[in-house]
Amino acid sequence: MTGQILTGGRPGLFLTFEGGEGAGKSTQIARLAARLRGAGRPVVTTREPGGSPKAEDIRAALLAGLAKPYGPFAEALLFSAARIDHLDTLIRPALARGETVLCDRFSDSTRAYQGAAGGLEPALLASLERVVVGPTRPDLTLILDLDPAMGLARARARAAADDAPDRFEAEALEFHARLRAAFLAIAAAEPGRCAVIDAGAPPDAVEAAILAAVAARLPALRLSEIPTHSRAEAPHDAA
Ligand code: T5A
Repeated sequence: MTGQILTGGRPGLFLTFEGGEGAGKSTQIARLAARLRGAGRPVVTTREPGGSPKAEDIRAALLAGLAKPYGPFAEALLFSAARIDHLDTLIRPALARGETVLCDRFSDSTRAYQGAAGGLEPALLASLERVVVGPTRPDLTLILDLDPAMGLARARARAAADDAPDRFEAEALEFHARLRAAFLAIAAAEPGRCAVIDAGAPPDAVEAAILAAVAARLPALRLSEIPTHSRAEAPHDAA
């Protein structure tokens, strides 16, 4: 299928998964990737912040809270610096090869976390996004929508007992409620790109909703032609 899809002027397809903490993005990316790979489709799974060695270094600093004292604009610049390297070294080359890229968070997370929840002006972030992302916008963004208390509880249940919450998990519930509203507002503003998925359902039901959305929005991926097969919980390739 390499070179055959040509959506958005590039051979590959770019899908992003967004939502609050513990919404199930990694779980569902692994399931979709396994389904596509099982049918012999070339897939890259990746994440933000991170996804390339330099961006992973920036991720470690951001999630440790090292940039927090400098404020949300400094954090947005660091997320952007990581994104530039990730786009240049992993995402754009994979799309140019005709691969399907599944990315756990992308620029909508900057809009929601540093913008709506962090207080940065949308116009400022839109300018930054234009410079950083340019034409490499997602073909489809799946917004996993979940009550933030439930998402944080999932994330904490998964963490080891002695793991402290990271920089953003540690924010108050009110911050996470603003995030949820921000993601829903992005979906409402860009319905052609975004599909909202009820992430409060059991994993199989969430997967079914995602498969339906992907099949409907990206017919070029020919997802409905792929038979159901056993799943693998694959970690992010580049993480
Ligand atoms: N950030 C990121 C910014 O502030 N600005 C930016 O520009 C960017 C790109 C990244 C942090 O950086 C911030 C946002 C984040 O705070 P992270 O560790 O990558 O940090 O955080 P998350 O992306 O939120 O990752 P999580 O792993 O916490 O969430 P996921 O991937 O959404 O959830 P997942 O799949 O790992 O599932 C969590 C737990 O729930 C279970 C899973 O088994 C797992 O135990 N689960 C379910 N349980 C019940 N029902 C379901 N349907 C379930 N689905 C999964």
